[in-house]
Amino acid sequence: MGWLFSKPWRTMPKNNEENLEFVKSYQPQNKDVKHLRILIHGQTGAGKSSFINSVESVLKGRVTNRALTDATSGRSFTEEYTTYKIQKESGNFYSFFFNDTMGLENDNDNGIHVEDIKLALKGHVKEGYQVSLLTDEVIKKMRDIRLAASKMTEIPHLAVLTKVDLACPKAKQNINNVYKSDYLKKQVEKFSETLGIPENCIFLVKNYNSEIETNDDINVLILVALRQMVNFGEDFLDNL
Ligand SMILES: Nc1nc2c(ncn2[C@@H]2O[C@H](COP(=O)(O)OP(=O)(O)O)[C@@H](O)[C@H]2O)c(=O)[nH]1
Ligand SMILES: [Mg+2]
Repeated sequence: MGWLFSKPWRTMPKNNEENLEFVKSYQPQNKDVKHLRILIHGQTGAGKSSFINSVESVLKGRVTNRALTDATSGRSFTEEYTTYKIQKESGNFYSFFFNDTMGLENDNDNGIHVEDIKLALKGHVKEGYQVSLLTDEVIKKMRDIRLAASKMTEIPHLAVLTKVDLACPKAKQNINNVYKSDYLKKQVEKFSETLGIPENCIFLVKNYNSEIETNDDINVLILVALRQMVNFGEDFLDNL
């Protein structure tokens, strides 16, 4: 499907050292704040839990599987709002936490309510809080959440498009083709238009779902996204 640009339409760093060093050593400048909280929301099966695992895998240099992923059914394994902290070798935690949420479903029985995500954005959701149910359509919900987030003192919002290997055969063939893919570029443009998120806030990622070892080519995609999440969080704290 599609074709490849001869040069990447988005430049990736030549190696991962600088980004890795950056996220590993990151601490909020604002001394009143101990950590950033990154809330992950999206459709069930989108790869949210896998993304958190993938970040942990990059940081630990080996594939981990702590945030439970669900390969067997459409239902979300993440039925609660759960905080993931990643431990450093020193025993301390990285200064960014992830909050994994249940998916935004369009049927009545599954999924997190948009209002619950709004509460989470305001910091009112306790960990292990059971989320309630919902109706509407997923895209509309994502849009609602985005609007709510931007109204709330400019909480930054990024989007991660996962499963690039399934979306684009050329990316599956060679993961270095991701940011050369015409098809994936179009997906980013489409997503940007639908959700009103700038293209440079949308990242393409392949999660560690089948690999048993980490590798630089997958790491680079995850690290570029993670670094920007941390940057945006830091900018947000600067403006408080
Ligand atoms: N091929 C591929 N599969 C993925 C990727 N990310 C997640 N998956 C698979 O998609 C399924 C759902 O992922 P999960 O993380 O549980 O989704 P969640 O419901 O959003 O938390 C699992 O079977 C994962 O192994 C990816 O980047 N590529
Ligand atoms: Mg999950």
